[in-house]
Amino acid sequence: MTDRELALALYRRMYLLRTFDQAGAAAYGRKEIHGTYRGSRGQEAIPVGVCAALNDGDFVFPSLRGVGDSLARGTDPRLLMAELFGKRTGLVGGRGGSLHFADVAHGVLGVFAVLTANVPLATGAALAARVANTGATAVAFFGDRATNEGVFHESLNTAALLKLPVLYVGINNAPQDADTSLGEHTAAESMAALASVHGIAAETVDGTDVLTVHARAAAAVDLIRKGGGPIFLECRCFPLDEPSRAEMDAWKEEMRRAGQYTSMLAFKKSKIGTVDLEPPAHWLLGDPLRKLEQHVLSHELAAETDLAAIRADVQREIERAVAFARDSAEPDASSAAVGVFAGV
Ligand SMILES: Cc1ncc(C[n+]2csc(CCOP(=O)(O)OP(=O)(O)O)c2C)c(N)n1
Ligand SMILES: [Mg+2]
Repeated sequence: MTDRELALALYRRMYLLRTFDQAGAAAYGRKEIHGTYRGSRGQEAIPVGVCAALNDGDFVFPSLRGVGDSLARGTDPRLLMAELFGKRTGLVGGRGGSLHFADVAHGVLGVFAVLTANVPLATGAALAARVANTGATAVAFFGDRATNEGVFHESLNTAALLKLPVLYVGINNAPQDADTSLGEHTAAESMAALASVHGIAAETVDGTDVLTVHARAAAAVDLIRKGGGPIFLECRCFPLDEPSRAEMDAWKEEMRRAGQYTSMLAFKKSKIGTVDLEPPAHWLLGDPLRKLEQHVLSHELAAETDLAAIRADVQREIERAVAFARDSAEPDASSAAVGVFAGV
């Protein structure tokens, strides 16, 4: 693949995640999406860069922002949007929504609402690949707060001990202005430091630069495939998105009942301190899409018209996904137990 082909493929995929997020948030606002919607604006470079380094048979265990991770792996936006709309045509028949779906055809073995649950499962999938000698690599995506669950350390210890073929991708979007990146909730100064104590090779990369993420992930996966054992990639980025739409609504309601609700901005500041309604201007410099656009144009890999054509194409694809989801049938109530009980 030439530099131009790689850059444009990564751009298309990142723009797909961004556009899907915008459509998903809008549909949540119109109450077409039930439950919640958790976007990943500003983190697109991480799953897109990593997934572009994987083979077909590899497994992906997304983070709680699994919509983006799954799209990065190749999930059909129509089936995913239909899932979020709770429709029969959705990935898991409309039963799961944004926090409980899988796309086995693309090796996405499950998104789980329980923080860090995907880390031991990815480790187990890596063990299964080792036992069955399939050559597959398992990847787990998780945020910085996921490292405070005990099972995170049990998993990393096991993977290191058994030299399992697993790539841990830590998405560090903790406020970047703090003296230490994890200072708000963890005394360790980085996610990479937490992996190192388990004897796992770990590095911290700029998670807003998709070309760097892709290159480092490709190098890591290459070593893993050669039997070198697990690798940990800490990807730093800016929190451009909200915790989740439903959490925001719940907190707003809580504030209103307490008679303290003044404005969305004040509310959000009081709840999550450092994250404003709109990210500070300098954070936007860390927008992975803008970064790649600048790279492509300054290195003359493509013209602005090429990028505009990709954006228009993706916009149409997402419009079709929303229309597909809206037009799809509701699930049949009699099928509610399908996939819930063994043999049904
Ligand atoms: C076991 C468990 N505890 C708590 C929660 C509630 N929860 C959902 S997201 C979240 C924080 C996630 O932070 P991080 O891993 O940094 O991801 P980010 O939101 O920054 O992408 C928590 C505590 C949960 N889902 N599961
Ligand atoms: Mg985080």
